[in-house]
Amino acid sequence: MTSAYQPSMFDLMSGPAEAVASLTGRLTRHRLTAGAWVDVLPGWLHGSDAVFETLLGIDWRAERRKMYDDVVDVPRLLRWFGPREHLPHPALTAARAELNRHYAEELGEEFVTAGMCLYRDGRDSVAWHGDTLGRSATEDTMVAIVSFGSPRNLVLRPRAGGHETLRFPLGHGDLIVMGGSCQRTWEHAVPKTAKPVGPRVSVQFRPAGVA
Ligand SMILES: O=C(O)CCC(=O)C(=O)O
Repeated sequence: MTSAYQPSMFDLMSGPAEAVASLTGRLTRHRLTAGAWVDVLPGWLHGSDAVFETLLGIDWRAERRKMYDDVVDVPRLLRWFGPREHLPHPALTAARAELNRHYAEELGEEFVTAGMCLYRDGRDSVAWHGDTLGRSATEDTMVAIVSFGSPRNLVLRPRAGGHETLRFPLGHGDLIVMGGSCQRTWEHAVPKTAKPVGPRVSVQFRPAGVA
């Protein structure tokens, strides 16, 4: 058996207009320690096949990073869309609009940037980290992730230790939102896997100044 992504019958029949359903009353909130939380909604986006096909064709960039005395390949491809850039598929613009509608009061500002990662296969990954390069180092915020393609696990653990690692399997069209103090009190990762997985694209919506 392979866990590679397979187009669904529903997705073959639906168009961008039906892609984004209301989030009201549909999210499950997992309250973590230290004021962190995670909201989850499997299968949020319909029409994800078309979005995924589009995302596979964007101008992905390979990066290299300094690690100790070496410079190594980042094990995934990257693309970042700034606040004024058009997103590559209308369903992503609609998804961001619905996230902004739903979280307006709780977040108090808008999701404006979209970071994207392409995990080509199970050898690609992201190591344990929190998104603490910006305001999220000191302020509560939210990072909303929509996942496309092959399922991969997003795992979370508290920086303070003393808690089991939590595992959230993310499949095609699934939404996960990390909120509260999550970026500074917990860490997340997408581990490598030896399973025969196909490509996965992660789209991360963030407010300005959160990275
Ligand atoms: O692939 C994901 O969903 C997570 C990506 C991530 O943690 C990051 O880019 O900071």
